[in-house]
Amino acid sequence: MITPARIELRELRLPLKTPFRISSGATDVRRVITVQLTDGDGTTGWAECVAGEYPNYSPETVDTAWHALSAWISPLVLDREFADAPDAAAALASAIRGHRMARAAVEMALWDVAARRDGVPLATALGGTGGTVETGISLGLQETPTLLAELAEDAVRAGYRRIKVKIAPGRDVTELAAVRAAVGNDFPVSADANAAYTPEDSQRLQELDDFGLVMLEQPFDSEDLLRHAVLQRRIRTPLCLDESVTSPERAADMIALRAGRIINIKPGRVGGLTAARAIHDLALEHDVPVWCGGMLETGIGRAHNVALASLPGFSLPGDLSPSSRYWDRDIVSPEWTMEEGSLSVPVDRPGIGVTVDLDAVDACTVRQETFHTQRRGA
Ligand code: OSB
Ligand code: MG
Repeated sequence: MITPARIELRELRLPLKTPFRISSGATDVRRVITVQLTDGDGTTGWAECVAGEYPNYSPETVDTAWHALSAWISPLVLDREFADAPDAAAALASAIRGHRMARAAVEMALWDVAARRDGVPLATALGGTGGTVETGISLGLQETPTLLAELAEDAVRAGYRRIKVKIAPGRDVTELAAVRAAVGNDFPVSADANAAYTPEDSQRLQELDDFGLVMLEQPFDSEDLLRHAVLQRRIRTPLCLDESVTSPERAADMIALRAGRIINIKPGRVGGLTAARAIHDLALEHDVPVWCGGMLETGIGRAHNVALASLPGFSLPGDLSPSSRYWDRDIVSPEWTMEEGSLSVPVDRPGIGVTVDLDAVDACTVRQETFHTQRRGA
């Protein structure tokens, strides 16, 4: 049983080393919500919410997530007893439509609580393994193709196993040609459009076949499953869906419609680790490769993602950059480091496997709210 007794929400402001730009907008300071959830027995777990500052990736934002967490999710969780984290995920899903990133933050904290209480690493609790997970880099839109090519070369030199390039209409062919010239034809390169294209751009997207990309991620709107299916019939490059896959059901739709051949799994986008694992299981059953995406997480979110990425179906490198790619100082210890293009899955201690550095967290906290159970005797 898990009986959540206390939930502490914080909003942190963490400046990125360099601004990160996708087709629909840029981030320079991450506003990150953290959840610290304490069970009635005193066990504490951590998670972070991946909602962005502005609703350009998903309808959710830091402010909608904060509202959902404080007004609905925390009160709901604090009034219940759960067999385990999946039980809590089901309760949250049946009571609250949407708000998946907000729900995921509490659900993932509950996974950490349960793993710590059971004395097992989170990776083990999820059915994963130790060892290492391969890392790819996600390169945001740059001022010039030359600068992008330089960053791509740096990434290869640093050991990353795959380079993902953000693209947008009119910022695609020249950019990918520059990257190919810099890293050669054999290095794994993918492109991520973050839904910036429409079916009228299909001819242009077909031209991207020439770059031998390992995948083209989310060219069309998140709700355009059928249009992705039509495009996939026209192009050789495997489509990977990110924004479109908001649940295991949507993943099943993608597979049935052949709207894509690869899935980017982000636990925050789908309501938590329970749904993320279900998508993984489904994909494995259908021979659909998956990889773990990123949302400019701190070391807390990275820990959850690394544990998830240790499941056997994660056969492609994830957006699992080490702490130093984004932060001058991460808020966990040890920080995440990359060796030979991989991160180690922590299996030497229970839960997420890193310690949250409370001094570092305090130093960047801009709001904080704590909720306690109403249960009598608790
Ligand atoms: O589409 O994967 C995406 C960052 C913000 C919003 C959407 C995306 C991204 C990334 C970052 O690509 C990947 C990372 O965290 O390293
Ligand atoms: Mg993406």
